[in-house]
Amino acid sequence: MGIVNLTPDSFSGDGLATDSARAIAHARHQIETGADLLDLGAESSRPGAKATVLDEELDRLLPVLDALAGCGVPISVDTYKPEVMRAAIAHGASMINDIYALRRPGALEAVAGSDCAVCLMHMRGEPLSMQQSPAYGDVLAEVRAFLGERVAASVAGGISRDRLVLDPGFGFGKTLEHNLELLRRFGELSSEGLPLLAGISRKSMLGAITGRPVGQRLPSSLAAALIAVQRGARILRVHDVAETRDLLAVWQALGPALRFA
Ligand code: 9MG
Repeated sequence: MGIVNLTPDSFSGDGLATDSARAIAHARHQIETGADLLDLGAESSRPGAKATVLDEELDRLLPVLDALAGCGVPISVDTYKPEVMRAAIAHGASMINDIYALRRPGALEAVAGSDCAVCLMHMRGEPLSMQQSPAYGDVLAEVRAFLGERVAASVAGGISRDRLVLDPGFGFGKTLEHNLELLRRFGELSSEGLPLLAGISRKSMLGAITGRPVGQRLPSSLAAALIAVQRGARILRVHDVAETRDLLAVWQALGPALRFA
């Protein structure tokens, strides 16, 4: 899943908000270099981010979504607003990536009537304040219970299980130790039997480990991606598609018997 950031304040410095032509070119580049899926996001969810007003989010998103119609890969839209979900689906989105896991009023209903896939992500708190002393008794158990509850709510609301993807939400209301525990035990999150998505690319947890600024986190992003696929991630949400493709090619060359050894 190649990230296409349509915000002015992306943590990774790749925000393309003011220039749809550049955003479309970047999206096409992500596809040419091997993305199977794109994730378009027009509101920042980095720690400390303030909410974006609805019209601004739609103005950033829809021209890019329209330009990518027929681009050959499915498009995911990263939003928690039901109005944006409905518009995105009407404009051809195949997946809604919701950092609130359809908890906002009207979100579940906005996708239930479509055949769109949904990524249900775990987040403790909200972006503005989520990194202020996050605390868990057992982070893995709590994230897993949350995701299980969101699967049940989605299914009860009319979204079949085969449309769902689960994500522990690295960096969303978690300390470095919480993130590491989730990565170590990533495979245990799939008790629901649903595909898992890992989004670790360039995140601050990698900066905390390596001491590197965001522009120098490619090697650590690749290391984290490899650990996640070895533990069962089916979708990697990444900035650096070509490099992640190479990583996957090496891993896949091992053959099925050794891939998870
Ligand atoms: C929007 N966004 C930023 N980080 C993310 C992550 O780790 N997972 C998902 N699903 N979305 C994310």
